[in-house]
Amino acid sequence: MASTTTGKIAEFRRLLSRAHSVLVLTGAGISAESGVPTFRGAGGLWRQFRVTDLATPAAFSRSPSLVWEFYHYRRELVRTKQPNKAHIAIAQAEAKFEKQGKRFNVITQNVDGLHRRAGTKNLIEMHGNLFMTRCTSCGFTEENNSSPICESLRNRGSPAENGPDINEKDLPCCRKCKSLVRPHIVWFGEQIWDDVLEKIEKEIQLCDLFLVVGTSSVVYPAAGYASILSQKNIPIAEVNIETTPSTSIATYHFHGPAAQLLPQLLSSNIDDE
Ligand code: BV8
Ligand code: ZN
Repeated sequence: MASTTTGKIAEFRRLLSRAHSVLVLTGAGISAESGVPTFRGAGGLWRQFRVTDLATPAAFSRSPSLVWEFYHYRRELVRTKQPNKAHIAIAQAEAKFEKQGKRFNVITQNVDGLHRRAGTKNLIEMHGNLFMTRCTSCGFTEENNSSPICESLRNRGSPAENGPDINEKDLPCCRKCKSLVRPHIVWFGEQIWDDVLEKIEKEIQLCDLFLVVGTSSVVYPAAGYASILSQKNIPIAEVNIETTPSTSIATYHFHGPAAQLLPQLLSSNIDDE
């Protein structure tokens, strides 16, 4: 098995050295080794809720206090984490490709901001970001790194216990119109923003090598990109600690943790052959 993997890594690296437009898609698994819980693993639960119960417009209108506690908890958690070797390998490969005048783009489903902190520039955060808010009434959208995001959420959000509901007027509010703000994040049942979809569409058109890392390939539309590219005979490499619906259509499946495999797959002594 190992020799096959080494052989396959070498094969992938030859493809990488010849590629002119690499597209990477990442999911929660790439941040697992930074200590950010994934969605479908054990970490997918907060109090007795699954993420898919809380990351919806219905949950927010039913209880903005509960949903804000959940997002406040994740903001404060992510703040204490660092990008890992997988994020860094991707950022270094991008810099290398840019120097060679070639294209290297990253689409992430993650909202944790770790790719940006690792130095990735050409980044599409297709589901938004934990540190962006959007006003529920005037739509004003801004980056907000305050900790806590508002006084009423200080020391709230612990996965262990429920506190009393926070009054809506004490939840994060818009700097412009004082209305309730929400995380600028795409929830289940919400459309991905048109400008983001257009950017993704363009990158899929131009892509000549696709690397999909740490995603269960369950959530659409991201889960559909591998099959679109496979129908165009674009080589696909998957990095995951399990098999997924993308595995059967991938050219390569590198089985193992991203922080260990990505440096081997992308390390900087990639030279033209
Ligand atoms: C849409 C932000 C069109 C939230 C997220 C009803 C109405 C409308 C649409 C739907 C509907 N029912 C279903 C849908 C479609 C829905 C969907 O796909 N649902 C799934 C559950 C079936 N999609 C949507 O709703 C999307 N919008 O379709 O709009 C539309 C809209 C309205 C009307 C008509 C049409 C919007 C989807 C976006 C949801 N928001 N994130 C937040 O984060 O708070 S998605 C959420 O799941 C996360 O962003 C996450 O990234 C994403 C996917 O999960 P993964 O990243 O894959 O993470 P997961 O834990 O699942 O897997 C981790 C993987 O890593 C595993 O494979 C594991 O093995 C691996 N791993 C672990 N450790 C490592 C590792 N790999 C390598 N190394 C390691 N160390
Ligand atoms: Zn407003």
